[in-house]
Amino acid sequence: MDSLPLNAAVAAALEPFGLQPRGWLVPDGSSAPRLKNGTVSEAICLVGHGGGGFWPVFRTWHEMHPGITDPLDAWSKAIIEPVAALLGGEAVFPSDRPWHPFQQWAMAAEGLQPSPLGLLIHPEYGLWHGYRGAILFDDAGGLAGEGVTAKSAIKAAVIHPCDTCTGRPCLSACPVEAFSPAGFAVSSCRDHLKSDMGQQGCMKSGCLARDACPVGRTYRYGVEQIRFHMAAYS
Ligand code: B12
Ligand code: SF4
Ligand code: SF4
Repeated sequence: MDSLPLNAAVAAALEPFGLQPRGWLVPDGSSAPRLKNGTVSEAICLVGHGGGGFWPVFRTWHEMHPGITDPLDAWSKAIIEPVAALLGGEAVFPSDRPWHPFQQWAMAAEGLQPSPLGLLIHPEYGLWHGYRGAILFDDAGGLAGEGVTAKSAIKAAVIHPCDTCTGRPCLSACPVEAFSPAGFAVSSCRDHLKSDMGQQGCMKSGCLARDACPVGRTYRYGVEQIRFHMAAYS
């Protein structure tokens, strides 16, 4: 890879699909993921979205590809794999098993920290953001001038909104108190979602705890997208 303005190239290729490069990291050798040919990747570009700007693009694609299992994962692959190939990289996805540590990558690449809900919180997007894939590159040379110059480069922590949040309303909004210092009680949440109250509540409006957060409200997903994610999760 020569000294391409790589971030700009990734951004331009993703922009028509409502996706964006979310950040870069240069993993240390021991934990770096390998490309299919066995080479250790030297640079990772996280691909995702702040807000639901990609949703209309995805919905149009979905209408043209009915009946697909896990359509958002399939769409992500259909979009990001060709972009990765075009730029000399290789795409991996949050849904691929064994799971790649997307949240750890995001903490390193974007300086984000987890909210009490487990989701990483972004100072601008709040809890309304996600990762659709990552592009692995076998050579970090192209990152010269992109602000990532050392193998151990970690982006400085950005403002963590939870540190100054008065009352932490996210923690009192869940009807089954699924969040505690011990972690997220997945089964309590899922059981509630199956109940009448859950069907009329969180399944329609989205996770009440996520919705209680005052940060990044303008990036809140639309109702159709929220219900899609809830259906996929439950
Ligand atoms: C398994 C999983 C779940 C499980 C969690 C099981 C558990 N208790 O750990 C379930 C199915 C419950 C889940 C739910 C959700 N998830 Co989820 N999930 C994942 C997945 C596929 C793997 C996590 C993992 O184990 N990674 C492997 C380890 C090695 O990587 P890691 O980075 O170190 O993992 C961290 C997470 O596991 C985190 N963690 C631990 N417990 C929990 C609990 C929750 C709720 C979350 C979000 C994270 C989390 O701590 C780890 C250490 O940093 C990731 C994608 C990925 N590949 O990481 C998405 C991911 C973490 N999920 C995500 C999301 C958005 C959700 C939902 C909000 C989906 C929705 N409804 O829209 C819900 C949250 C629940 C709710 N009430 O709405 C996003 C988080 C984005 C962000 N802003 O941080 C991810 C990154 C997927 C993505 N495409 O962006 N998820
Ligand atoms: S409500 Fe407050 S503590 Fe909860 S996620 Fe939002 S900023 Fe963080
Ligand atoms: S979806 Fe509903 S039950 Fe599940 S964690 Fe969110 S608020 Fe609680």
